[in-house]
Amino acid sequence: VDGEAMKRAAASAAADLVESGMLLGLGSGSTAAQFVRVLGERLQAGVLRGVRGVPTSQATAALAARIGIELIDLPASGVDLAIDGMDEVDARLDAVKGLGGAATREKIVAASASRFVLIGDESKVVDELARRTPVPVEVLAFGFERTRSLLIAAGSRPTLRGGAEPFLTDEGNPILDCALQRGVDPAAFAQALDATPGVVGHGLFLGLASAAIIAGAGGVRRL
Ligand code: A5P
Repeated sequence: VDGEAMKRAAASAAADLVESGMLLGLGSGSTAAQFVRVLGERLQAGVLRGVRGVPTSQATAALAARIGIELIDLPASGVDLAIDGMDEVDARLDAVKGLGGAATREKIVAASASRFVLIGDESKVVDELARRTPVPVEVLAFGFERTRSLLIAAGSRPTLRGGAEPFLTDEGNPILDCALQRGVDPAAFAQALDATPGVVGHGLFLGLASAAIIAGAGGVRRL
């Protein structure tokens, strides 16, 4: 079973949760893109009707529009169901996201959802969160050096994504990929990030997901 097939298997299982008339949060990245494709097929086939989506990135918006999924801005009432990939997930359904650079929008949509479901393959499941993957932190360019020093003081080693030619998010902000120093607790680091004024958003998604659909060589399982 190749990687794309596993992503599609997880995406198909997530599409089974969708009911006609729902407003969906559409995640970003290659696994979420599979979900958008499966959704498009089911709408085309008439299995689902009247489903609309809120895209979490320009890339997802472009894909969904091409496929013919109706897109709207996030309403005050949020979405019914948000489906998104992840870079890491643990047994408590806490996740690291944002290697694709869309974590801020993804979190706004996920936190608005009645249900937020993660999809991915077995390679994303970890025992300990944020050991392998640095935490993506979107920051304002204003006060950059000050913010960076606060992220170091909070227990991380930040690297500017893109280096000399910084990567910019859909919001036009740089990202600091923050490797946690040994012994630093992700929850404590998330709290520090939430209390740092120059931080726009970050990839620690703690206590947000209600399920994770994981595809492996042996089939699909739920966390
Ligand atoms: C995008 O900002 C991320 O949060 C993605 O959800 C994450 O990078 C997963 O992407 P893949 O599905 O491509 O691995």
